[in-house]
Amino acid sequence: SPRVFSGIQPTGNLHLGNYLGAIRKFVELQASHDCIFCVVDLHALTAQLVQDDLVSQTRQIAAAFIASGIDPEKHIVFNQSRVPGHAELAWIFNCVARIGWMNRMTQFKDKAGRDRENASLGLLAYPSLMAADILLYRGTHVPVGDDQKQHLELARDIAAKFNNDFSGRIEALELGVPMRMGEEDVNGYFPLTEPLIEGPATRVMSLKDGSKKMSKSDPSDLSRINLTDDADTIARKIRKAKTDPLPLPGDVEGLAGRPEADNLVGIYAALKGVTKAEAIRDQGGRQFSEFKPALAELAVEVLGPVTAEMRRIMGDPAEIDRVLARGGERANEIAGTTMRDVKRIVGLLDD
Ligand code: AQP
Repeated sequence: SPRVFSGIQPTGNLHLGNYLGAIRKFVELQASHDCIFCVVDLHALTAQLVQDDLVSQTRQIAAAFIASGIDPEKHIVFNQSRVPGHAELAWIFNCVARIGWMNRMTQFKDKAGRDRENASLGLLAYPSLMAADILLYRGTHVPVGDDQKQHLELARDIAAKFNNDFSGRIEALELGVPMRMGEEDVNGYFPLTEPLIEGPATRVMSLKDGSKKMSKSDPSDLSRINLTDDADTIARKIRKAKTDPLPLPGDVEGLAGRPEADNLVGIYAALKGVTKAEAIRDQGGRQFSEFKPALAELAVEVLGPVTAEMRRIMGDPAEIDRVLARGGERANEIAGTTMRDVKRIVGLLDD
């Protein structure tokens, strides 16, 4: 049966890209799917090992989930490091995946920079842990921003190779489920996960540079809208956002070759819950001096209540910890079953 899994790293302030590209989608999917949402704290160690505020950042992401409307009673919300299966399955996947696959990942190349030999092994193996996160729950659908597409393809490659390498044992242990792999109908253990990357804001760009994605690690705070920004800050950042001198086009095709205008219209559309074409029908032809205040007002209207609710939830860290602990127990039950199966399939001695 379909199951949604997705995660967010506790590596700094959440921004509008994380919200529109991921969290908002999580909220929508709750109505139709069983969902597991994870604060992936083990992933955060790949970028920087020693972090004093990992605990508070972890609570902040959990608070953002709940404040945005995720229901931790109906669905599962927890932090990754509580469930040992993530690291265990990642190890198995490290032995399934090939070094060449990891070396090709654009995120690794970007984050490792020029001194690749000196990047952590964890940073290289990041996609293997991500595949484990999803497949530990045999997740079938993963809502993410566009930047994660390549990692999800790799998760499919890992699942396919595992299913293929162990097809005989999966068959003999009767642990397979019928699935389509390429041209063939096979009995596999892990599903081939589908990315859910849809809508007008799958890649929110920097407010200062329409060719760079909005990101937590951009040194300029003016490049992003943080979920913790107040109304005045949001309005100021939008007012200062880079644009070209032309008014908004009359149709959506007119956004081609205008990355900054395209980005702001995409943000407007996503906040309003409409398509870019509908947003242009509404705002087309206006000057940025008119459009920007309308966008700022909309952003404050949508984000304001989330920010306020996040603050309220952050006021009771013990309650957040209880939610994460309960979620962890529920996640661990599913994960435990998968790990027992996987150990049998791989041929490890277990009870
Ligand atoms: N700019 C973005 N537009 C749309 N979606 C985005 N996501 C991230 N940036 C954008 C999505 O947010 C989810 C959480 O991602 P993550 O925890 O892996 O964080 P990240 O991608 O490391 O976030 P940043 O801000 O981009 O951090 P740095 O600066 O470290 O690279 C994912 O679903 C992601 O697609």
